[in-house]
Amino acid sequence: MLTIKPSLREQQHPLIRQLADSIEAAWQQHLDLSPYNLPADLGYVEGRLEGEKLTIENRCYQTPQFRKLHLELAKVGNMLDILHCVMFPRPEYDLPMFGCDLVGGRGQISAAIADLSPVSSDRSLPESYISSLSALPKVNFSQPRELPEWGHIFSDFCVFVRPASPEEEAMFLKHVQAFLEIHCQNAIASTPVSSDKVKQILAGQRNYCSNQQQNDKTRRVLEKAFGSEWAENYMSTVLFDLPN
Ligand code: BLA
Repeated sequence: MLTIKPSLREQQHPLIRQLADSIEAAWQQHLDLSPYNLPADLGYVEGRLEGEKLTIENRCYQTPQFRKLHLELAKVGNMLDILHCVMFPRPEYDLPMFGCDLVGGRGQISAAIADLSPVSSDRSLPESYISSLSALPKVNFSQPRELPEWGHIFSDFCVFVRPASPEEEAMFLKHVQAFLEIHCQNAIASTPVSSDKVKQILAGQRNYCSNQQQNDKTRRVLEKAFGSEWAENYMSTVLFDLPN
C-alpha cells in the first residue's frame, strides 16, 4: 500500500530528490499514514508545454492529524523541475500549514520556499512552534527573494531564497528537515480543540488556500500545458482545495 514506486525524482535536481526523500522519511517515521485518493485521473498526469513533455507525479496520504499530506513532483522536459508539498491539518487540531515549493531548471534552483504558516485569526503561530522555530540555528542566504503580494499568509519563519551554492542548498535542506521534525512532533502531541476554535481554524485554512490559488506563476505553467479550465480545476481540487 505504501510502497514507494520508481519516481520522477531520480531525474530531477538533487535538492528536489533529497527533499522529496526527507519529506517522505519524516512522514513515515512520525505519522500513521493511510492512503488518500486524489480526484480521478489526477494522480499521474502528462501534458505538453512548449514542445516539451510535462509530467506530474503525486503522492498523497492522510493521518489522524492531517486530512491530506500531498507531495507533488513535476518535470517539464529538461527545462523545469518542481517539488510542491503541503500538509493540510484536520481543522480539529490547532496546527499551522507546512508548505514547500522548489522550482528550478538546468541545474539551478531559482525558487526555494518553505514555511509553517499560521491559520489563527491573529495570524500568530502556536507558542510551542514559536519557541522551537526561534531556537533553530539562524540561516543566512546570499540571494533572498521577495514574496509576492499574496505572500502575507506566510510566517516570520518563512524562508524564500534562490540557493546560490551547494552549501546553501544543503542549508535549505537541513532547515526544512528541522521544520518537518518540529511539525510532526507537535502534530502527534496535539489534542482536538473546541468547536468554536475549529471554525476559526477552518477560516484560516481557507484563507491560506485561496491566497495560494492566486499564484499566477503556478497557474501559467499548468494553463500552458493543460488549458485554463484544467489548471483551475487542478489548483482548486488538488493543490489547494478548500476544506469543507
Ligand atoms: C513560484 N511556482 C513558482 C514559479 C513557478 C512555479 C514556475 C516561479 C519560479 C521563480 O520565480 O523562480 C510553478 N509550483 C509551480 C507549479 C507547481 C508548483 C507548476 O508547486 C505545481 C504543479 N507554491 C506552492 C507552495 C508554496 C508556493 C506550497 O505550491 C509555498 C509554501 C510558493 N511558488 C511559491 C512562491 C513563488 C513560487 C511564493 C514565487 C511567486 C512570485 O514570485 O510571484
